[in-house]
Amino acid sequence: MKDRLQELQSEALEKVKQSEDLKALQDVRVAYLGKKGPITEVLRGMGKLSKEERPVIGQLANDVRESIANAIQTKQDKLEEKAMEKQLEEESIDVTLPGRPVHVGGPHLLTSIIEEIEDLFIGMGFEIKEGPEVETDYYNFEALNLPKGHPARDMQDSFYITEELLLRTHTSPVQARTMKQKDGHEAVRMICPGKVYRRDTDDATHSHQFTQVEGLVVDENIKMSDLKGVLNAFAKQMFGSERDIRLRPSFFPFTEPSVEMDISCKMCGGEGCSVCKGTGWIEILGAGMVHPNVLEMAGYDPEIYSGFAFGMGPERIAMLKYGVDDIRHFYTNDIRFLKQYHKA
Ligand code: 2U9
Repeated sequence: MKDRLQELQSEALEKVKQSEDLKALQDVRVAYLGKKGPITEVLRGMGKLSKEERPVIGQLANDVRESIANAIQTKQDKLEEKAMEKQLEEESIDVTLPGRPVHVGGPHLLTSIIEEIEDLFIGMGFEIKEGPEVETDYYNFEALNLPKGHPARDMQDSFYITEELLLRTHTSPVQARTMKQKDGHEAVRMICPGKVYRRDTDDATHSHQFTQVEGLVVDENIKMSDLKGVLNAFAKQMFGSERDIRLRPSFFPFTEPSVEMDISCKMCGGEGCSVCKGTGWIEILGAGMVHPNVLEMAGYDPEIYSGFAFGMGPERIAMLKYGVDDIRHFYTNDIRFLKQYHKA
């Protein structure tokens, strides 16, 4: 039995040495140290030994078991370390390698411009209002002094859905709805940004869908100078305190008198250049005092209440501010275009 134990020991230690991986090593452990292993077998035969031999064989058996267990543990540590080094090697990151660019998105140029405009007017005490893009003929036209058959309607070629429903051609209906919701006495101080639709052939300066930011102030004793003051403050904050504004007479069915606001040309400082077509001025928006018919239809007594309104196209402002030469760039979502204006 002594020889058997030593034979098992050398045999097991050899198997441990030959074990290439943890699996093989585990098999050796089970094969030699397991319950059904040969050493256990030998120990079961202890009964046949003399009582002198038993402690000797017993001790030897334990020594053999321990030496095999230690050899297995040592080999396991070595194999695990080797596996770790291999993993580290495989997973080692060459920190000199350029990182994979993480393309972070950002607000669309139009969104930034509209938010910039909103912040300016919020700063002047305006509230932001939104409304339905599918609008009724009443709120899109009639409430804005454009009765059925009015020629000015053709200026805004429309996508009609039914006799009475269309895709709104401007955000003015939201102002009309807001006035209507108020009881004809409450003051109004709001802007309304949003998408509008006109049955237009898309080209460099026209798109069938574009955006607008319109504004409205209605209260007692609102005057043209209030309009000019607000527009001046807006222009200087949006385009620079060194810019001048000028108001030119114009016409809109929903405002009387009506004006268009120009700002002095940044490129030539007003001397005249290709950007301002030699005028020194760049047209930015339209505005005017709210037409009494519009006030009346919304329940405001024009004898007591007056108001001003304005409307601008964020695309136009973005094109001026960033030198964009084609309005379609805002909608074709070409990443090469979009990422140029991506504020990190
Ligand atoms: C109500 C009363 C009056 C809104 C106004 C303009 C002038 C204007 C243009 C800007 C760029 C249209 O997209 S655009 O070409 N709009 O010039 N808009 S006054 O007047 C209103 C609106 C609502 C109840």
